[in-house]
Amino acid sequence: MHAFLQFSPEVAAARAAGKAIVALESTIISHGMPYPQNVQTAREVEQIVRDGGAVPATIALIDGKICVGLSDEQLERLGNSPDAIKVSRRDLAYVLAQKRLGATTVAATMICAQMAGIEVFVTGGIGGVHRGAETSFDISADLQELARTSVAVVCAGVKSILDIGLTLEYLETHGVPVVSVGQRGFPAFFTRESGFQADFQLDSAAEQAAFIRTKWTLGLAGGVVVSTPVPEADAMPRAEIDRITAQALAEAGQRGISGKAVTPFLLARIKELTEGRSLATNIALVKNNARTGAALAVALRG
Ligand code: PSU
Ligand code: MN
Repeated sequence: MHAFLQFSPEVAAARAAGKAIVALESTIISHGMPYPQNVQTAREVEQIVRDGGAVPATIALIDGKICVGLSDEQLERLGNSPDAIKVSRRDLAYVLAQKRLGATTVAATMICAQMAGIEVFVTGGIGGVHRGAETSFDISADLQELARTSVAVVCAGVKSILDIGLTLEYLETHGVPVVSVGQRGFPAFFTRESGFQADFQLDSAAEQAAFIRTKWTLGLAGGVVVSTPVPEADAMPRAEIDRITAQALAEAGQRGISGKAVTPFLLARIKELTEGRSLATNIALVKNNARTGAALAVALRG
């Protein structure tokens, strides 16, 4: 282990005791939700993980360290700093060496979780192949990370801002299994169905853990996508979210948004266009994912 890793007292104690730990990302806090709901949600999600029998480890880059588990003050700083940098694999060394404030994406959180020996990571939605990627080449680094880094990523599928079919094709090519929980369909973040199927349905944490353990025992490195749909009562109407997504995508095109700014722009615009209703759905699904992730982390320990 290298000197860049810094564990909070809670996470250090959990490691010493061999307890189940669940990693949580921080780009969702800095670039995915507005302040102060972001900080409040982050703390509530951590508590759900504890209630599920595991220990939460929210990961961010602060003062030249990979912080695994954040204090209230660190979380507040991350949630309320306009200069927090969105950090993917490419950006990790720069942000650490420059001692800047970094919020980790799915890709960067997977890297840090693996360094910290954490096998389960809970997020909202993963990045993917963007619509129009055949000309823009915009494919999230999250997908390459899933191909190479051995962490199970619990999510509510991918947003329809992406090309969900191409995202699943890309994952298949790179040998990343996509598991769904409680249904065969692959969920689309704000809605329970995307029209695409997951590869395997595994409803219980014990089955998910057995599958993941088997993969890694075989020496098949790389991640697993564990997708669980947003609870019925919190899902958004499909027609509304499709219309708003189309509008947000058109605006991103008109404004020439590119590179790492694309996803944050679309997330923020969808929130505006739904007058905040998408945020309530977003919060509900992350909490639901936290329950699934905690159970999985406990099962992987058993
Ligand atoms: N998708 C969501 N919510 C998010 C993100 C993606 O529904 O908050 C964030 C995650 O941190 C993800 C990142 O890793 O955006 C992907 O960004 P990009 O598309 O630039 O790779
Ligand atoms: Mn991109």
